[in-house]
Amino acid sequence: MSVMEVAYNPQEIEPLIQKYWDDNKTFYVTEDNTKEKYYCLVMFPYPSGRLHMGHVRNYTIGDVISRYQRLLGKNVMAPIGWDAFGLPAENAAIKNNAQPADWTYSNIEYMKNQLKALGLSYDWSREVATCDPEYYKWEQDFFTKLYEKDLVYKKVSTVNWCPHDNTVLANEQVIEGRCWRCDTKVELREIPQWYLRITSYAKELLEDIDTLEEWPERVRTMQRNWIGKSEGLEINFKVDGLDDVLQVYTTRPDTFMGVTYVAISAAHPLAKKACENNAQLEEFCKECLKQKFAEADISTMEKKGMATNYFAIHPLNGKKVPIMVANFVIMDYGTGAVMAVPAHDQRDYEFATKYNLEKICVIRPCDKDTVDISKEAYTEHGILFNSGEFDGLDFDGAFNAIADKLESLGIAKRKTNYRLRDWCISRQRYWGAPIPMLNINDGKKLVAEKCENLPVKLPTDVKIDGVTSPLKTDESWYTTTYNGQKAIRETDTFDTFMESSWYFARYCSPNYKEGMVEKNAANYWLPVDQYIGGIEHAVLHLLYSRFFFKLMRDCGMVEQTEPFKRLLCQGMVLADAFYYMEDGARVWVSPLDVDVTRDDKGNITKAVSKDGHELIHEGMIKMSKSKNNGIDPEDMIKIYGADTVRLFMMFASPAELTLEWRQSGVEGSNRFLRKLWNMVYDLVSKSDFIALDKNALSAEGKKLRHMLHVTIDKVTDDIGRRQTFNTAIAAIMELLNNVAKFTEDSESAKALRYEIFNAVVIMLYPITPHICFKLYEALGNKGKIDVDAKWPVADKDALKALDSLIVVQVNGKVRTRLTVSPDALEDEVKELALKDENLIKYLDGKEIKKLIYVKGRLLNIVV
Ligand code: ANZ
Repeated sequence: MSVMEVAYNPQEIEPLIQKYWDDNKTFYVTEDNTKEKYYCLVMFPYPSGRLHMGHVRNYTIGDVISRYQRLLGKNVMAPIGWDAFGLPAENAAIKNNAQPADWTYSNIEYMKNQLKALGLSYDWSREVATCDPEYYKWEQDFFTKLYEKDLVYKKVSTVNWCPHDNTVLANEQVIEGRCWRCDTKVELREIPQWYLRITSYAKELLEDIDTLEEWPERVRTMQRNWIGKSEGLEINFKVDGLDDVLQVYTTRPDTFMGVTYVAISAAHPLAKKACENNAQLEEFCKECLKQKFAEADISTMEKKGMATNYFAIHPLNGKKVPIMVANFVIMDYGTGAVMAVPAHDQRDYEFATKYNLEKICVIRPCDKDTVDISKEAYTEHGILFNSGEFDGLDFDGAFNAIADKLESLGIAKRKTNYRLRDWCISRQRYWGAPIPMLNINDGKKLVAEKCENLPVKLPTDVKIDGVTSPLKTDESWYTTTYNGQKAIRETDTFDTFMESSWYFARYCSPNYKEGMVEKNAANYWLPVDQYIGGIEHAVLHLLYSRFFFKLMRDCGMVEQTEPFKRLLCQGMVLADAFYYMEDGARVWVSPLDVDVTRDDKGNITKAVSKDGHELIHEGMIKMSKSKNNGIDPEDMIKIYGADTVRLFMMFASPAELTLEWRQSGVEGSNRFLRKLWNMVYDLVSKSDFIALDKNALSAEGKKLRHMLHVTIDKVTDDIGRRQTFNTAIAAIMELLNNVAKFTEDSESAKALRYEIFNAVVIMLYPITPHICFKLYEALGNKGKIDVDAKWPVADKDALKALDSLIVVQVNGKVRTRLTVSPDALEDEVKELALKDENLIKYLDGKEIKKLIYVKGRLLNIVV
């Protein structure tokens, strides 16, 4: 008989098993060409100090997939590391009068133990921290290579500036005019900045989205929209009295016959020319150039303009239309000039109304003869009218007809533009990787730091005041030499999205000393087979990583084109939030300190805090510090054990949807594991392993075995293909309920139980690895479940349909039941029924009027 503790005690077994994994380096892997590889990646954490439930959910999903793939026999790499640069370290350092580096590394130590306590099966030999000079050295090296390839440039530009964090933000980091991190209203400033030419890859980044078949559709759509392809036409207008042509970019050539003026940016060369003898216009242009706005504000800002003395000549109708300087035309999109169609563009409409310019309607709805623009522009696509030879065409027809015509006249060209802008990667912060550039010749020339001098190390003993980065005040750090000349270092640091754009490639050869990645290792492991992370990274991180990967490919470091094959975006973790009012402010009470009363539907009807306050229930909302509704994973592991937490997380909702944290659900998960433990204990304490003789099973036994194998098929499909872990767990629970009801005590029944528990323990192992580790041994298996077990495969024979039970009715009343083989024919069933002794007395020699048969289920006899 196997040795097994009577009671399930996760607090005792979990640390021992974790130590076993650690000591034996169970999940460490190397390249092995004899095995199929599988790379399972989770988004690495920012070392903020403690894990939160969002991490736990992300990492549990990743661990379930990794362990499942190992059971399939694959060589699975599951690495982890730390996204260790960033602003919070600086803020914490100010608050605690500490060094950002010390704060970061001590957080890493703490959180590492938290990850281990969750039983996550990482290859810890691959751990990287992005603030390690051995890591960012290669990023700096890569940057200098990109500089040589002209994929990096420096430009004075208007940037989004967060006055709270004292830093520049990328467009993607500004959400509705506010800083994504601290919600402060963003200002605009002009400073020199470093850019990566992501726009050179816009086309490829867009087109390759089509190949990402295993990504969620919404993420693909978000990326497509972000890149924002726009197909249009560049058209040259002659300027009356000048030799110059004025080129405009339009996406609506169908509206061409409705052009009534041309609007240009104040920075346009023609605007400058027009200012020469026009002081008033010069004044206006100056004002426009001072006025800074975010692109997103164009539609709402006040439209202002002023006429130049120039006129453009409409190439098809010969009309002279005024050329206006307008504040809403931006110089660095398209050509900095717009053909204005006030009847069909709302900006042009407002502008024309204000300055009394003509509006000509040329597009009407399909079902009307004309169009009403008395209140606003008609901006939909429609049918052309007032357009001479183009009348009656629809949008596509008109686009092509007008484009062809203007192209044949040699005055237009089809042109694709992208809304994507180059990526500003410099930050004025301290805690980041220094940008490895130098100013020489008194700041007149820029050069990249030489390879042999990398890494440009960040000083780690600094004084931080929260306003100016210590790099900018430390002369001994920023003065250096280049070929014997005096040189001044760049004092900006990289946007931390740089580090997170290639960490997954570094994991393949984390200690490689000659470059970013060792080629063979990278080409063995990449691409990532499964990436798991939050939807908040749908655009930024995932787009930058795809871009970096293509850059690495073009530098000959990797062979593939896309880094992440399959993507899963997990939903947020929510919890009840409660508050009471005190002095006009909300005081939030942790849900763990609340007693609730519920109605029979489970809705909360009353909530009182442990210290007696009557509370208002805000609802189930995202766990956050500010609402005091966060649940600390560490507390939960202490109370219930990691397996319970993991099981609850995977069971409570589908991985992509929000997960509602409910204590009652956690307790239910815990009870389930206890029950499982007890059932296995019950079996192994009564009987040693018995091999199954399928033919000896009773009918009930056959039924149960059928259910086991149907469950194996379902769980395999749910975990592998569908990734609906919750339904896989539900199927296993249902199976176990049936096992509990199965009371036979024969040898074959015991053998069947062994078969079932062995399969169940392996199928649950990815989700609750500790308890299954123990139960696998208790069931008498030799070896360890982590390396020796194989994912169960359904037995084809057991899957065959079981004998069906046919209900036989006479005039609608149930009179008997018949057992027939699943492929029995209608006539055979009828014959069998009419011979049945129980039935004969009900038929009582009466004439049979009708026989109705429902295959496999029912026979109704009408007499
Ligand atoms: C005429 C027209 C008629 C337009 C109409 C729109 C509607 P996307 O799709 O974003 O590429 N545009 C072009 N360059 C501009 C600039 N530098 N600053 C401000 N606006 C500019 O938008 C392209 C459209 O935005 C172009 O098509 C142009 O206005 C305007 F019924 O041309 B359209």
